[in-house]
Amino acid sequence: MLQCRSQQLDLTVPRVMAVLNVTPDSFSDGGCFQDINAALGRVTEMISQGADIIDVGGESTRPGAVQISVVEELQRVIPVIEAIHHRYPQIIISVDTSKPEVMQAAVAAGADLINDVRALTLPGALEAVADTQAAVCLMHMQGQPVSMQASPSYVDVLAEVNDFLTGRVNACIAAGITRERIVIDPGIGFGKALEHNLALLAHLPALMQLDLPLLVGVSRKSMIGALLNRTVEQRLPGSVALATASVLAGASIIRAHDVAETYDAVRIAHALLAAGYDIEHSKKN
Ligand code: 8Y4
Repeated sequence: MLQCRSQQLDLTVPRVMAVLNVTPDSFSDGGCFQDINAALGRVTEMISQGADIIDVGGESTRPGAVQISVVEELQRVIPVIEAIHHRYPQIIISVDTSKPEVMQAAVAAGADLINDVRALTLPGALEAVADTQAAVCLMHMQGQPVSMQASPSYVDVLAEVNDFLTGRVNACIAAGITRERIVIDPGIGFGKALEHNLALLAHLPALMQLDLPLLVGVSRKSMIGALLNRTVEQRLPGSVALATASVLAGASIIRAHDVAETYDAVRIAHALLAAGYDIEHSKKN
């Protein structure tokens, strides 16, 4: 069970976290009635397709993206979180942010999970989450979004991601955020070349030594483009394949744009696991 404020998320079944972008380059920049309604319509659709968590993001964390101000991010995400919480009080709302002010306001507006690609490293972030009963996803990233894909470099990517996440889990526990509230994430595509992403996904069980639920985000990412020479619009089959592989390797939550397709993949993988599928004993030839 993952403790998400008033909600409990049973992770004996793998779950889909649905992406809801509220950046100006998507359909909404928050605030106005039309934008809120468009966002709610999309949420209704994603819930009907099997989403268990709605991940609301106002700051683009794509490679090369620049940071925005606290005020701008609040104006984008808070009205949308309030509207989702009002319409669907049972759904788990996640907020994709690194800013303590946004974390605090989002939880007050109804958010249950803080999804921080910076793993609560900004000043005040640990305290902001500790003061709530919200869950947190701690993600690994090398560098900052503006420059992270310039020259990703690791001696041992598995060890470095593991050590980083171990350190952040310990920082959370020291700040009063208990293990029942923590999810970890290798951060596919965040300061990683294709070989690093492949190594992490091929060795996901190595990250499970922390004995915490694992979240994986592979949806539409550039590793699919690199492997298959596909544009963003052509990455659905690759995304579904990686979602399936991630669940078979032990992931508990899959973050995805294409909810219906990902939900089917997650359920198929879960059925295989329930039937005794054992990735560590798979033959290698
Ligand atoms: C096309 C569309 C190509 C989107 C790339 C992308 C993760 C995450 C992101 C993740 C967690 C993205 C906010 C990157 N990825 N949070 N966020 N884990 N926890 N890129 O892997 O979707 S944004």
